[in-house]
Amino acid sequence: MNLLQTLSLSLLAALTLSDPYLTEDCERLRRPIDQLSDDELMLYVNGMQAIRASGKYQVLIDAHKDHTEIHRGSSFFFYHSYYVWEVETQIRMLGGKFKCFSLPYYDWTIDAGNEAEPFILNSVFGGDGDPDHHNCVMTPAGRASQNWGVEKWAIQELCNPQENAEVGCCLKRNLWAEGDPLGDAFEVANVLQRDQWNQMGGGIAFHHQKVHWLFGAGDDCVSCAMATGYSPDDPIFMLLHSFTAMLRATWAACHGYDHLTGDDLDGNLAAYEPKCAEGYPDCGVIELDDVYEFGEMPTYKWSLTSQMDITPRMMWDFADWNVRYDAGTFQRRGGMYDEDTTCSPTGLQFSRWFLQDEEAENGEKRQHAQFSRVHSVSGKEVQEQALFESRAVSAVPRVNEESAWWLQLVDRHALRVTAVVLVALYWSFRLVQYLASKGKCACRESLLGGGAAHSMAYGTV
Ligand SMILES: [Cu+2]
Repeated sequence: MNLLQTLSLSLLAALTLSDPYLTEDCERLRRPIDQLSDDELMLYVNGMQAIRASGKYQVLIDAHKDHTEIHRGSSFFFYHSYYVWEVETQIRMLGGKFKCFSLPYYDWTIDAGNEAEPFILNSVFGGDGDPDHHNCVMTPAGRASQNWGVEKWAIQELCNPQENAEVGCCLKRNLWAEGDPLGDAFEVANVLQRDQWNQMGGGIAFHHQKVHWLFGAGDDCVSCAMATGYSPDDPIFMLLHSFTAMLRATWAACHGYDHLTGDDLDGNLAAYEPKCAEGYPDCGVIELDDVYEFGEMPTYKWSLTSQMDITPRMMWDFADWNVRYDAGTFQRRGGMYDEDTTCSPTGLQFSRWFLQDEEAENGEKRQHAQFSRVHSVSGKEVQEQALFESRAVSAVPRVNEESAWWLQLVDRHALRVTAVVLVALYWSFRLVQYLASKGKCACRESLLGGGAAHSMAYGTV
């Protein structure tokens, strides 16, 4: 086989390769629930109902219940990031209006100080539980919930004695208005100003825990999903963890760690330090390349976990998962742009993990923006490079969606386009050779030379 044939075959092989799992038509742009319309929020509600009806969601719930030890270790953030991504993916796979679905987030700081009547319980996510009816969730107005009743959201666990798990049990909540108040934007932003992973992680994990407590009477309501390992049974759970991931992104942007990729993390303990919480030697996967366990999930083909191992390192970089966040109002309400903070304002403003202000203003929110990656940034350099790099990022010209569809197509399918062109060229060449050998081409000698035409005739090219 000569060089041309080898080249041709390898290009054909490239053509038949499937797209990487992240080749998607639309970015995952996660936005705060308080800035979304009911119609937009209902995409999540209906999507969740559909993946529960298909049985997929139960697989996720069971997996989460099987590995509660992870909550006591440093990789708690990454593990839950995967669950959020998996749910988002399964909802997208419903197709149609769900195709570009992005999982919103619950910025609980908007409910700080308003624990008795939180915004989220006055929404499509159902209200408080009915104390006279086993804490089953009602509508905000106190009626039977359409969205979260047993017909559309039948839970298989946490049943009361009158319920039958096979028929389905109701979602239960017990609002703990007099309990530990939620962290407000200022308190949470203060935690994010700590520049060491573990100091930030512990603080945010604690604040996130208060949200679980709010809906489960602390830990006292043993059948309230949010107070148990079955917390994903409550639709608030994924919204909460989408926000915890957003807080990690904010922290990274504040300190310049968002310039790092997963490969840059080794030995960079400020950005990630594998560690169990004090007093808990068993805290599941924490090392960067250890493989997460997901119960039975990897036995289901629909889950990416059936095709590849998921590790903490892989979950570091939101860009690797096609995810960006709309920062909403949290960063500004938390005073993160104030002069006396340790955050880099430009770092926050131009983070590659966040929607850029001008995109939002231009109504280009759902558009892809390809930012070049910045590799190998260590220690002090991060702070010094932050300003320069964030300016460079902001200077990347953004293409208009309509005028540049072909650019995006070429970008996404660059390898394929190149392969098609080269293979077409090769076969045109062969055709000309063939015609020449049959004497049908007057240009025989000048184009191919006698040798090539001869080889063609004898099938040796
Ligand atoms: Cu959890």
